[in-house]
Amino acid sequence: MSQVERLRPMKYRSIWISDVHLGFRGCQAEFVLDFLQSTECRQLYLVGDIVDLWAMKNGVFWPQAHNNVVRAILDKARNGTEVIYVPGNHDDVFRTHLGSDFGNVMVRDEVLHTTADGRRFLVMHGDKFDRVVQSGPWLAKLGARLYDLLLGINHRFNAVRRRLGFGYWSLAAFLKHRVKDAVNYIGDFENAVAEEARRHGVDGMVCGHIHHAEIRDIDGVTYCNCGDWVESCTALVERHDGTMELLRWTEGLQVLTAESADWRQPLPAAASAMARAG
Ligand SMILES: [Mn+2]
Repeated sequence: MSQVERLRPMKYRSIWISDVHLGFRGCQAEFVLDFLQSTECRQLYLVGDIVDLWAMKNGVFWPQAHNNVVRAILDKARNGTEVIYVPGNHDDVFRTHLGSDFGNVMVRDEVLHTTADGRRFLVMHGDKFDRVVQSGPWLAKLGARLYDLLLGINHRFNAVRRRLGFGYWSLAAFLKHRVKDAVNYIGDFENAVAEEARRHGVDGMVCGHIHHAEIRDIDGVTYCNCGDWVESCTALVERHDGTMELLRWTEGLQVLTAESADWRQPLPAAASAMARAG
């Protein structure tokens, strides 16, 4: 039994998860379920795109594992966890229920969270910043790792071209412009979120939407993104002293720090689903 196993359930003050995309084939429901069953918290924030109703437009996909995730959340609510559901753009039908309480499940558009050490965080999904940030969120999924991959493919592609007597053709140069857009998109999104925090006079923001987990300071504002459960399988947690940290929950638990460089790599199983997620 590992050290982590012995510590289960791991107790946190608050937990935030977003972009689970239940109903979408790329959803890593087993990891979500394992995470929910291995942790306990006073408040569980569901920060949007928990159910992917867009994916279900092309036919309903709802395996038992996805049902188990819903049941695990409702079990927590029944057992005293305050569940705050902040709908996103893929589950925006729930926005018709904003302000409603279903037992211990509250549906809210934006909600203020105060940490144990007194910092105030505004929690929202984040799709409203798409109006501010020009490119679509699909670009955020590409980024530097795709660029590296394409550089490798292009190297082999050009070796073949050389043998056939063709000149060098730079796929990477062709795509560089777009990937630069993706990197800009993430940066622009994060800045727009930080700007919103300043407008509201809060210490920080918690959001999801761009499938890119992060905790960082942006000019005095703490920007937190809880990531997703399609590729990165990440959650944001608040410890009992108010410290926030990111967890990556796959085969084993990893606490994510700025030093753990490889945590943004997609899971092998999730890599093919990446391109299709929206
Ligand atoms: Mn979204």
